[in-house]
Amino acid sequence: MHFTYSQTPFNYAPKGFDSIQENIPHGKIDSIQYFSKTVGNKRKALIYTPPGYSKKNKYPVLYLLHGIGGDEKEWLKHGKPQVILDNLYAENKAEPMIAVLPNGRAMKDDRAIGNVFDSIKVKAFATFEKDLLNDLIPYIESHFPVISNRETRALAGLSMGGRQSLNFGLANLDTFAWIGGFSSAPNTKSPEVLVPDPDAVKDKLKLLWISCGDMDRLMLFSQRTHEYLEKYNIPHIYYVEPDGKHDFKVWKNDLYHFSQLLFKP
Ligand code: FER
Repeated sequence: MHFTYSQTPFNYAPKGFDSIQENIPHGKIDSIQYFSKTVGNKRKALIYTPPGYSKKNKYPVLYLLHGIGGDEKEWLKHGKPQVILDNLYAENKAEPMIAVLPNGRAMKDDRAIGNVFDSIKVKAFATFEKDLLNDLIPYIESHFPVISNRETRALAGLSMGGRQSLNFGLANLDTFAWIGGFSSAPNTKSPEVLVPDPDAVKDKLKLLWISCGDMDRLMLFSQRTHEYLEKYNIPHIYYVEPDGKHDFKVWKNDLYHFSQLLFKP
């Protein structure tokens, strides 16, 4: 891995990065349903295919995860990943990829209703590790033209989804080589548990991205991860957003920068 920055080399994304442009090619959003052996029923996800998408090509895949109060539509409603990616493609700034927006609350009723902090619902975010690895990824890889190996899979998410990305990604480096935790939640494993063997991860990671807004009360959980990674010389990007809160202004910018790094040699 060639990213070794421990402090931000980035500025906030340029004006208009998240505005729809009519005169450029657009990708497409579809809704899919896959059977989850983990949960025992069909589950929904959204999928963004890039402009010029063709079954004759093969694509890498970004799995992009939502927060504790969201569902598979959260990124689409508030983060506009399709607009951000369309705009990057128009400038040739990102590798063509498929983005999958799953529902990370792996339980029968996975809607974001009632008390989203309820322990049964929070537990379902941990159960999603099995759903992702054993149900969703196999579905995507058997229904879409994707390249199936660790170097063509990325896992990133915001807050609760950042916690999932770090916890699942770092425990499954045979499945994911590109990992991003945006404003990761308090139940992110402690760094010693996330990365018990620093040397074992160095060769496997293509990108490990840790970011948070400096005004976010969850900042500590990203900071402690960064400090541990730095101490053990594990290459990563640590991006602290000035005046950044716990919101989509931060996460859209994270996606803007993170996605440009993905799947590049
Ligand atoms: C918590 C605070 C925040 C927590 C989760 C979150 C499970 C997640 C926030 C989000 O996803 O936006 O104490 O514990």
